[in-house]
Amino acid sequence: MRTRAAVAVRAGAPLELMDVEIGGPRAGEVMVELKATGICHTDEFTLSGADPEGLFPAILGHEGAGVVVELGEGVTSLAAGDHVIPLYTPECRQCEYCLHPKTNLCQSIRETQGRGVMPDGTSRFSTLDGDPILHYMGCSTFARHTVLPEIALAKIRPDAPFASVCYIGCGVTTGIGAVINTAKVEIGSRAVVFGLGGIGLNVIQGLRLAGADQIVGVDLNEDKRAMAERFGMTDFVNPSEVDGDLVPYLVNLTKGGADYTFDATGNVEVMRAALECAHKGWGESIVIGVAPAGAEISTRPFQLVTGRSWRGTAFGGARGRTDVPRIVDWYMDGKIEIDPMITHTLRHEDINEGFDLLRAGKSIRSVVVY
Ligand code: NAD
Ligand code: DAO
Ligand code: ZN
Repeated sequence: MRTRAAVAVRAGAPLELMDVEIGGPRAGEVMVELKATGICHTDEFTLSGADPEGLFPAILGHEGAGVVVELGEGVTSLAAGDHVIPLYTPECRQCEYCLHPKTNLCQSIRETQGRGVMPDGTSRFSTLDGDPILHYMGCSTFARHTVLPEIALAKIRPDAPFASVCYIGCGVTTGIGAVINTAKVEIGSRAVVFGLGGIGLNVIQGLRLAGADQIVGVDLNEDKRAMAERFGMTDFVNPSEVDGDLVPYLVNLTKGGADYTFDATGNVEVMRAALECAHKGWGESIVIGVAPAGAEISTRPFQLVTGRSWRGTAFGGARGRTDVPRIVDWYMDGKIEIDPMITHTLRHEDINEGFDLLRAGKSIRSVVVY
């Protein structure tokens, strides 16, 4: 059938809105009609050409919510009409990784997902002339319809509003999950969060939920301060206004170093500062940001010898089919907030405006409503 999609034709060019062909779901697959999608920094990272694994032409987008419209052979856990959130980190519940308690990185479709195709090695998308268009992060939520493996869909309650809960498909889960699943922050902790964008604000919201006493936010953009305070930030630091080195300033502010620090910028210099302002003896630093191709992190090994640890997290350590429906419940029960972070709502044909707002630092989340 035909659907409408914003296609990334090549790196560095605006998305092009066009009609495309989409094939029906094959065995183990599900077709979803998207109702809303967020625009995350990672979509911009790929579109810009900075992503070493970026492939074109492709249909980007990985932060969606929608309704199941058609099932492929053998699909048992979903039915037409179910409300779902696509998962770029699937949960097969069978592979070595899913069965290991220490990771959420299901590997069952990793290889084909990385090549922009479905598990059978083919794409469901093509131009009207029949040229293939690739999938992105297994989701491709910038199209009105998409096809995903059953294991890459979380079924959610039907009363949750699509335009809000789509953000749980990446930003909300990544930020809150980094605190709860990865760092396992304890009540009374001191924390520093670098980068107060769509991910960093959710780290702050997760820290408040976990009962942290001090939540320091660090951002070069002064405009991010008010929203971060609203979500629980206790101290704001703009590095460009600090006299001298940032690390000793933060160590002093946190009375000897933070119990937990988080990078939500993707900048490797920031990652180093985040590690080094963690408390001697026990401080943990969590890398969330995705750095440009070829970038490397460094520090003096003595920072680790003296008890700091460096860790990373993907999708907040969440197991999507299990955890995403619970996070939707938290939102519906008022335990977490999402709506104030959705600063812009756009029509599909205006999707490039969402990228402009992100690049200019003027939005937290732009959501396209179909
Ligand atoms: P964003 O653009 O909304 O926010 C980034 C923030 O960092 C901005 O407020 C910016 O002003 C600030 N910043 C930039 N350079 C800085 C510096 N040197 N010092 C202090 N602040 C600085 O982006 P986002 O959507 O919040 O994504 C943040 C990062 O997380 C990106 O690298 C993205 O690719 C990554 N990400 C990772 C995962 C994961 O699972 N690990 C998931 C989603 C996004
Ligand atoms: O299993 O090897 C793997 C990769 C899993 C991909 C995890 C991606 C998380 C970081 C990218 C940011 C997503 C928005
Ligand atoms: Zn698995």
